[in-house]
Amino acid sequence: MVRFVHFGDTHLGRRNFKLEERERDFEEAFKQVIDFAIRKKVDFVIHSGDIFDTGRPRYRVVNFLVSQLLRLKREGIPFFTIPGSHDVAPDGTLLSTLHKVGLLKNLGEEEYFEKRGEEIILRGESYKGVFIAGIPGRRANISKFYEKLRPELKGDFRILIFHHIISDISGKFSDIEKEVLPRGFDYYAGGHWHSRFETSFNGKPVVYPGSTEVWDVREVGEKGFFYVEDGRREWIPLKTRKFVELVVNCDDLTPSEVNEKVKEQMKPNDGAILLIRLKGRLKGGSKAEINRKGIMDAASEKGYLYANIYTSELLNPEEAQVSLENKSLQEIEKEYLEKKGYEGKKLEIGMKLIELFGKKLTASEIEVNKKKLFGMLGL
Ligand SMILES: [Mn+2]
Repeated sequence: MVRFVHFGDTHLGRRNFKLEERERDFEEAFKQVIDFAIRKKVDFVIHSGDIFDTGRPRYRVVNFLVSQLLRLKREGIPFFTIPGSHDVAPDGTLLSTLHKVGLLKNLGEEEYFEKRGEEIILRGESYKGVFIAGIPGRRANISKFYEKLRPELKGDFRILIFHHIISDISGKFSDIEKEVLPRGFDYYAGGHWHSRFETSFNGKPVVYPGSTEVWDVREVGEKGFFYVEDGRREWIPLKTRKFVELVVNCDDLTPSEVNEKVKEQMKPNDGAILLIRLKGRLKGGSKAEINRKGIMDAASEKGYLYANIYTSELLNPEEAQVSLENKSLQEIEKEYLEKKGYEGKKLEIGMKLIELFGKKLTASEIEVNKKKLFGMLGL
């Protein structure tokens, strides 16, 4: 009876809103999975890529991971993984180092791939009668790469770890068609998609646990991982930071009235992140006069860890209603950049730059945008 845990996209080192607490949150989620694996005494752990948020994680992030891998090692529980798109730097991945010192098995190492003419023999590891192979989250010609793979299938249960989005999930973001997956596996452990997704291929499960914490506010939702016992799969939810959305209609309000209304509608909380979306059209003054610091201080007093205020749906008194056209233009720009191969952070930066080009900005808006861009660039 084989028992294992499958998680992924842990993005250690990630912060939202530059909050140190958020970095701890990502670690806490990772630790919960390791705690579970040890408590359940599983045979092994599978991670489907993006252990780290960047290819050059800071030392304290590396130290955290190493201490968790050591906990597993002491219990005799191996950790199988592949490098996700975020784990790779221009000159390689830290996972190779961790593989060499025996803290994990990086199934994306070259030793697991052998070119034989046009074909690539895909080797893996055999452990307790289970065959585990992996495909690193590389991008270039990825479908062709999949088609060339000839897995060296062994054992009575076979697992493939991969880090690409199949078209069943999203046509827009897909990397591969499900049909290019190599046949003969009993469990396809997917990564890269940050929400839970489950389907099948040839009658075998193709599953994505999603990220273990909220990488971006657009993916707020339940986070968790899979526990598999004798082929039976169970979803285990994680305790993660709560996000609360507050939508405030600001029609016919002045900026100072907006402040009062937001504070009124803010319910007390215990540590959540508050996302405030201001909507409608102001009666007087302008968006720039809204006292953001006042709102953020109020949120802090009510017990929130942080409040982020979105004003893109808020109109100044004389501003033309352009939302529909404006939105579709943004979508066109986004699609264009995606077609050119931009994704993730690069896409975000590209969108931001397009947004700022030719715009008349006040000194404080320039400062805010400068900070945002520097944050995106990691400066
Ligand atoms: Mn990811």
